Amino acid sequence: MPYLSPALNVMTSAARKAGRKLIRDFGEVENLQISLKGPADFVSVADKRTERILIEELQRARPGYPVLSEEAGLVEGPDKSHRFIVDPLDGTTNFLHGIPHFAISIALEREGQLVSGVIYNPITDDLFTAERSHGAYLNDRRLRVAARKQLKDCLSATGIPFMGRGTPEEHDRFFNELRAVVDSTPGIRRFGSAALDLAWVAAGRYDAFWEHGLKPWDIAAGMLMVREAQGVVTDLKGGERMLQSGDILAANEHLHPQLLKLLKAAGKL
Ligand code: 2AM
Ligand code: CA
Repeated sequence: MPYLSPALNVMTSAARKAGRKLIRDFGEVENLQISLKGPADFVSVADKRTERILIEELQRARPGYPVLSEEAGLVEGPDKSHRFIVDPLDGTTNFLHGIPHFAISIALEREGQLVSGVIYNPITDDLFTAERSHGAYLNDRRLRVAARKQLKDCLSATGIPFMGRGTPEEHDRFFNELRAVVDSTPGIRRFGSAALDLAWVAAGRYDAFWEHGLKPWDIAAGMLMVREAQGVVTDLKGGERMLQSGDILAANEHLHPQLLKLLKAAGKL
């Protein structure tokens, strides 16, 4: 069974409650696909409503903790030693297109350190949890990153930059990295939710994940998840500035150095 600290318990309940709402809204999105206007406005309302439920639930149980959230920004609170980091809907583009691959992501920081994380896909009912020093779980199953050691066996996930994220130079850098990984490994996936990508690395489904320009709410819970599953997480220089730079590479201890070298060399081309 997963180790549920009191805070993780609060985060899990909040994710489940907000998840029930998301499931209903997702059903509506599927209906709206065929309308001329499309579901875009509806999704942005659904996103904000989910965020409101999460912030209300978290602040009811932990009044005073500040919450950093994708839509609301920083909701201040007097407790300066804690902070929740929330993504109410990671994988919005999937949700908008009726693709059932998205998640709620909640992390808790204490004294600037990630201590608890939840990533919840309400459609599959996959609940990923992690507590610092107590491991990572998918529902009741303890997680460990995959054991594959060689690039020739490595299935990676990534995020492809899109209109509005990244300069033309940054797009070129990504395509150089993609080329290097394509030439050295058997497969790459782009599923569109960074939070689930990291959870899936923790679960040993993907061997690695890298992406540039992400936000703290996309990756905070997933970083802890991978580390608690014995994986390695750094930025793309090999440093610790993931939350500041938004650049991230997660993999097991064998593949991480090999991929870092490959990506660094390709990124400089
Ligand atoms: P979001 O769904 O919360 O916006 C995938 O590359 C990551 O980038 C996702 O975690 C996604 O988080 C974020 N992202 C932001 N805008 C995006 C877009 N237009 N297309 C795909 N992903 C986007
Ligand atoms: Ca996100």
